[in-house]
Amino acid sequence: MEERLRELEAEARAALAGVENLEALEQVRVRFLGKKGLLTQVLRSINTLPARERPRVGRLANELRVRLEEELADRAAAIKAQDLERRLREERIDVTLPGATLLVGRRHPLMRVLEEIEDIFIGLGFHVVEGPEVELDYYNFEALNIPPDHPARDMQDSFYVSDRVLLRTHTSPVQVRTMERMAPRLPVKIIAPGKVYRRDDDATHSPMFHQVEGLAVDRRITMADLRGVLQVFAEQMFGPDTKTRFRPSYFPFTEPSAEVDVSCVMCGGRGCRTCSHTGWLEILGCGMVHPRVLEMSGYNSGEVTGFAFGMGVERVTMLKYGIDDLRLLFDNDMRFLRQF
Ligand code: 2NM
Repeated sequence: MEERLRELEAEARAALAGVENLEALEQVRVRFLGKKGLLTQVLRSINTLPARERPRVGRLANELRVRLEEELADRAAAIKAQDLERRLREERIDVTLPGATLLVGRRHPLMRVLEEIEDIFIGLGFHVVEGPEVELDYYNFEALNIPPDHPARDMQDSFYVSDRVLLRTHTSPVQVRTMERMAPRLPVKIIAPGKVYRRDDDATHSPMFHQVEGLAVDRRITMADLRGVLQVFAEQMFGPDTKTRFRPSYFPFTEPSAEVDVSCVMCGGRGCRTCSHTGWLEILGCGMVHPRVLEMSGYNSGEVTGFAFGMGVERVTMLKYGIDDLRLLFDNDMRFLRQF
């Protein structure tokens, strides 16, 4: 056994002498000190020796194990030091090479425009209110005087979660919920920004888009208030020379109802491709809140009136920046987004 230990030591020293890297060193360690290593086997077989020889041979074997472990550690340190030496000597860092480009994100143009819209109406005394995107059909349709056979109520036109639950198709339900909560207190002056969902998907329609709707309810609110508020909005959003015009329209939740055009932001009203040579761009719908909507939300339509309006943030963004394809706003291509 003692002879075997001397052999092993000589073998290990010879193996260590040829080692030049950490991988080879690890192989030597495994060969002698691993679970099935040569020295490990000797240590395990000591209990087969006559009892009186065990202490001495055991001590010798253990001493050899410690020597080998120390030798392995020294070699590892030496190899690491050598590697570092070599890298310091040989490696040249070219500080003129271009670095790895960090892509830095930025605010999306839609969110910038949404914030601008909010700031303008906050300046006019409106509060910003948010509400659920998954909505009851009562708040999305019924409370807004939208008749049972209206096309928007069809599965083809809206995303239903169940019979009575759907993704809101406009942010009006937020206005209804706010009136319910507030009634009969006055005034109500709110805007409701957020995502809305419709079953539409082509060059000019996305199944998800952003809306801002506004609502003012008080005693003696008139269409003149509506015109004044929207004129200020148009001037602040598109520039001080912006003109507006109202055209008659129809919504179930307002009476009378109107579409609002602004003078073309591209040509100033002279006529160009953007405005189809009309000089005008349609930016929002509006009207006086239908008395039935006020009543259902808890207000006395004999005492109070209200105006409301709604606009698409994507459309306002495209007009403001002259973007001709809606899909650019949803592609998340930094080459496009960097331009704002
Ligand atoms: C529009 C056009 C006209 C509107 C109405 C209401 C509510 F809840 F007060 F009745 N909120 N928003 C409204 C009115 C929205 O979007 C084109």
